Amino acid sequence: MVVASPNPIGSEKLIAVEVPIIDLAARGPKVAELIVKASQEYGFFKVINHGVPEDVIRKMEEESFNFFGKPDSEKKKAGPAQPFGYGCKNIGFNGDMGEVEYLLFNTNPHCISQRSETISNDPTKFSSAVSGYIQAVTDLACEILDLMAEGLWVQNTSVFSSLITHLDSDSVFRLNHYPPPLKDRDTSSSSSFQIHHQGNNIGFGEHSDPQILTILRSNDVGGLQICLGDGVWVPVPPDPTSFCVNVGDLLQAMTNGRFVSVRHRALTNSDKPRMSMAFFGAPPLHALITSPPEVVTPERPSLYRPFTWAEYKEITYSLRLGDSRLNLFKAC
Ligand code: GA4
Repeated sequence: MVVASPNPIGSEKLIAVEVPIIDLAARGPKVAELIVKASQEYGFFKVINHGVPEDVIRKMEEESFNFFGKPDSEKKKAGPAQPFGYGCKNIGFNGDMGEVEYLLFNTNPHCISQRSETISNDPTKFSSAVSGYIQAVTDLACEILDLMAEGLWVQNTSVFSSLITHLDSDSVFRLNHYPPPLKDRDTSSSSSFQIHHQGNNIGFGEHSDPQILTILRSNDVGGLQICLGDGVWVPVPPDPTSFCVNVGDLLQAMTNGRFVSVRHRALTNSDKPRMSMAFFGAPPLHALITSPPEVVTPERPSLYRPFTWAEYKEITYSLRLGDSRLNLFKAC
């Protein structure tokens, strides 16, 4: 069912579409088919009965709230996020801004334990919560990627997942905190977030994720929206018990354009803080991004030229958040 929603930004159209929900308890060919369908139509779906233990999520969320609840001066000690660590409002290196503060990590265990020193008073507890969470969501991402390969009739079902389980995988983990805009009466506060109007602001602007697959979990506060193209946005209702799955640019390339890398954004909530945790599954820097033979046919020749993740990443970071990058890698 499609229902028009009351609060679009400017001339945009905001519509309520029920995003696909995949029940992983029923793993099998039917689920693989549903995942492929959702990845082709939206590049986005929710998973329930995902098998990630509740306490793994709870520990990560607790650590996250502890950190973002610290005074600004303390948080800044874990920054700047260039490229990893604490960042506030600045996104990337080319002037993008949002009403968000965040922690960015490379998923390499050494990077996590080193960063934890400036993030928490109990670095061992913090890094163990992060490592436990990353392990669990990496397993979930692999399971989904294997089902995707199966649903596409690709013989080597670990063709996508083996890239993110590689020892040199360049995966990233991100904790985002979107504080509600401060009301006029709060402007004496020492917080970095002193916005004088009320309502929704852009927390993290429109973009697609450059990696293979994103596994995102947020608290019970809405704000995530996905784009169906032509200025049509779909708000994703919050559900802390499920995970949102986004197809990234590399998976669009590796499926030869069968799957779409979803454009999405996050708005702040007018009165409650939103917290999200995102795992971005990526290959090693030197990995060559190509399509398995099953998705390249005479009727559907290669859409993109082979490229490495290092090449793609370099271009991504030289552009703005909302820029499209994959069309720069089209086959001639
Ligand atoms: C979007 C997905 C991930 O959050 C991220 C982001 C990265 C960053 O925040 O440093 C980027 C953005 C993301 C895409 C374009 C570039 C790079 C900010 C930016 C302007 C960590 C990632 O890998 O790409």
